[in-house]
Amino acid sequence: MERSISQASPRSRGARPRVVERRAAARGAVVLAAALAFAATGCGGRTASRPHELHVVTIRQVAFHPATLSVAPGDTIEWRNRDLVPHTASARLGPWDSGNLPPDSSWRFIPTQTGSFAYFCRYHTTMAGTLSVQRPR
Ligand SMILES: [Cu+2]
Repeated sequence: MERSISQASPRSRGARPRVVERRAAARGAVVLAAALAFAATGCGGRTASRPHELHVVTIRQVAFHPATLSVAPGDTIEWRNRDLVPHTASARLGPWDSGNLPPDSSWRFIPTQTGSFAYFCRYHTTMAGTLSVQRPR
């Protein structure tokens, strides 16, 4: 599981695919999948099938906003810590965990499995969220 803070740039899509692939290999297949998805869909461009989307969960005042989020497999979720203290976004039962998120940092995750995933902050047990991953109808 990638624990480092993602620095993937959306500007890298399209141009110079070899560089993109080499960087993605260093960061994990998750980022590669995102790059390929963006290349295939034009990053939000209108196509016959639903393009993958970027969803942002803002962390502020010791809470996730929105606390409940529905996405499709292959979408990207980015947690942005806008608090003055560190947080995490950690699935209670699943394999994903942001690790430590310092103030003003962010972390991206692309789910591939459907399901409803409860998550929380390891430092503040009152912080809870739900990520629902469902195939689009
Ligand atoms: Cu926290």
